[in-house]
Amino acid sequence: VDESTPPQTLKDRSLTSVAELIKNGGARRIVVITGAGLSTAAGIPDFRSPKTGLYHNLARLNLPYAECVFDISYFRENPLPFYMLAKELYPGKFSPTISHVFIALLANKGLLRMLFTQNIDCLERVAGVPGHRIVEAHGSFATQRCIDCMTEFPDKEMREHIERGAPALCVRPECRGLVKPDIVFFGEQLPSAFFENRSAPASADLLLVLGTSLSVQPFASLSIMAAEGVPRVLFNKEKVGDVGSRADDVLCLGDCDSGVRKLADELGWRDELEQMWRDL
Ligand code: CNA
Repeated sequence: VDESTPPQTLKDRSLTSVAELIKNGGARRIVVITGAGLSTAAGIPDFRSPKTGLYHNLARLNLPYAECVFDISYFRENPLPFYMLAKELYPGKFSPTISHVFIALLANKGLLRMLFTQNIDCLERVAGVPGHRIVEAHGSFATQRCIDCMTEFPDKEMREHIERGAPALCVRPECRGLVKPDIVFFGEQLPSAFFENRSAPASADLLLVLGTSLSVQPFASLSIMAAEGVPRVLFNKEKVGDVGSRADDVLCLGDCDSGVRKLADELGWRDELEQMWRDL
C-alpha cells in the first residue's frame, strides 16, 4: 500500500488507534489467528526460527527432511521421531504467555468472536479462552486414534506411551495399526470445526495476527478474508503474508508479548491482564 493512502477505519496505523477502536465499541467481533510464535516465550520452540526452531533441532535425528515428522507415510515407517516430538510438546509441561492470557481477556470482555490457532500445545485453553471460542485448526493432543481403522485410543494409556516414547498400537487385536494423536499431518484434512467457522474472519471487525509465519495453507488464507477496511494487526518478529499491504493494517514487529503489553497499556487493561496472568 502506498503509505499515503488514508485508513478507512483507523485514525492512523498505530496501536493507539486500534485501542481507540476497541474502546469506542467499533470492534466487538474480534478474530485472532495465531501460530507457534505465540508459544515460544513459554519455552516451546517454533518450526522455522533459525537455530532455535524445531526443524533445526530435528536435524540431529537424521531425518530425510525435517517436515517428515508430520508426514503420514513417514510416520507409518518410523513413528519414533513424532513420538519424541510429542513428548516434548505434550500439554501439561508449559504455562501460557501473557499473549495467551490477552486472548482470554478479550473473551472475558465478550469481544472475542473466534480464535483460530495452529498450535497443538493447548495453551489457549489453559489460559482460559473458552473451548467454544477456539478452533484448533491443526488438531490437538486431546484425542487420538488408529491410523488404519480410526478406532479411538484411551487418553490415559496414550499419555503413558508418549511419556515412554513408545508408539501405541490399536486396541483392536485384529488391527494393531499405529495410534496417532489427532494432530493434522501434511496432506490430512483439517478438523471440521475449521471449515464450519472459516467465514468468521469475513464478518470480523478487527483481526489480530500473532506469532505465525502464515506459511501453511489453508490456515494462512484466514488472514486475507477480513473485509476491506477491517483493521488487521500483526504482532510478529517479522512481516508475514500480505499483512501491511492494506491501508488499515498495523504492524507491531517484535516479540508478541511486548506488543500485546503495549496494546493493553493503550486500552488501560494492563493491570487486569497482569493480574489474570499471575492468577493462572
Ligand atoms: P512457524 O512457521 O514456526 O512461524 C512462527 C512465526 O512466529 C515466525 O514468523 C517467527 O518469526 C515468529 N515468532 C517466533 N517467536 C516469536 C515471538 N516471541 N514473538 C513474535 N513472533 C515470534 O509457525 P506457524 O505456527 O506459523 O507454522 C505453522 C505450524 C507450526 C503449525 O502447523 C503448528 O502446528 C506448528 N507448531 C506448533 C507449535 C505449538 O503448538 N506451540 C510449536 C511448533 C510448531
